[in-house]
Amino acid sequence: MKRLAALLLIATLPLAACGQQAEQPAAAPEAKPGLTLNDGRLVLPAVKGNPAGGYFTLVNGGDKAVTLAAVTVTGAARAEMHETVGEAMSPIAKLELKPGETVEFKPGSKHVMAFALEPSLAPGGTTEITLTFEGGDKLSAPLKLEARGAAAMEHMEGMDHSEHMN
Ligand SMILES: [Cu+2]
Repeated sequence: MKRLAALLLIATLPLAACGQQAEQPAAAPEAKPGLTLNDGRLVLPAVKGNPAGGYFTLVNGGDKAVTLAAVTVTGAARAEMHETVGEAMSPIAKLELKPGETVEFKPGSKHVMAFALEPSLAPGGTTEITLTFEGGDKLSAPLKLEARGAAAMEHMEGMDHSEHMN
């Protein structure tokens, strides 16, 4: 009896190993409990080659402060956090959210700037934003792709992003 069981086990091993490998997630970002990103949208530039603006609402519903350290946008070679103050704009290196705090990324305020966009990013589609927090936690959420509207145009027109282009 014991011998038969052992043989059966050996026979099923390669199958089990295959199944396991297939189910292994390919470095899926671990979502931090209590953190949510809502109303994500990426406003595409009117002129090809210009950066896109990323906007969303980030809620820290957890009981610990978190520090947002980096952003990436699928389909953009590079993404940065910026803050517009008056006419000027400066990069945000890190952004702390206290427990229960909500931060809005919106035109004329904090925003994400996405550079070197792939042509596949078109209005009506979606892409993904991934936020990386200090300590390595990540949060991914969809961004709706939008054409630049009149209101956004007015806001962006006065900005010079050339200093951010490498
Ligand atoms: Cu900017």
